[in-house]
Amino acid sequence: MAFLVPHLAFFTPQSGGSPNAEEINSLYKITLYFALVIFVVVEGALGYALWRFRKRKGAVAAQIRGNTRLELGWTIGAALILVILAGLTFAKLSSIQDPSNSGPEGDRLAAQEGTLYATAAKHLPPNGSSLNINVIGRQFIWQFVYPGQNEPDGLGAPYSYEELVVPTETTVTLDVVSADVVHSWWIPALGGKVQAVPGYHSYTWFKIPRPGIWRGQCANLCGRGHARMIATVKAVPPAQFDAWLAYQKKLIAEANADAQASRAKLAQQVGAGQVENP
Ligand SMILES: [Cu+2]
Repeated sequence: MAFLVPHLAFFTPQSGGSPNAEEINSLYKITLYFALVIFVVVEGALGYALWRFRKRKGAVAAQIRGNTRLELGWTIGAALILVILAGLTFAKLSSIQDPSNSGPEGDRLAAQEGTLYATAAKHLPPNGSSLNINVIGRQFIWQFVYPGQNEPDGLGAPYSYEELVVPTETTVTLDVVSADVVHSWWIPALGGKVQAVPGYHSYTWFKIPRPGIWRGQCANLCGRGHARMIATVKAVPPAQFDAWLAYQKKLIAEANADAQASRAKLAQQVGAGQVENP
């Protein structure tokens, strides 16, 4: 069986981006190993019986009516396997659902930018601080709104489309909503799917240990542009994230200034409906 292990990656969930994805992957593998052993035993017994008791001249098939010991055996055995798998699943469930604390570098960002409230549905790390990002699904693009709503610069929260930039080592909690129809947020290597349902909030989290890019895509058929509704998560070191966020704010400030200049120009024009010559 050991030679099978390297090939199992093909059949098991993507992982490697976040601790919750690791836990989902290991839980999947445990169930897969049980299933593989049962598959080999059952198919082996079937194959053996087919070969050993194949049709031969003069052979008369034995007529067997029940075998209490065997039947009790496989009923209790199957029930036992179910109990073991259910027990393991519940034991691992909390590490999938509940975020862990940020690493030492990431903690500063989480504490400074994060939310400090929890609801029954929203799970926070034990120390209560995470970098909370709002994920808005809309036909047909993902929008990400970062913390910064209440900063004195008056610019509002910075945002991006399609690419979610996050700091490494930081526990990132996602608040997933939809602006129109049901979408599904899924970056396989970063954990399970969550649906974005209009009128509801869904929550998930991840903590990415090292810089890298993780890809995913809307996992719920949401209209004719569904196939183009891709998402990328780009993890960068915390200092680089700070710089990126500052740059987004600068771009927003510049766009605001441009808009203000255009409005001032329009206001100077006289007469209703009069426009500048191109
Ligand atoms: Cu969608």
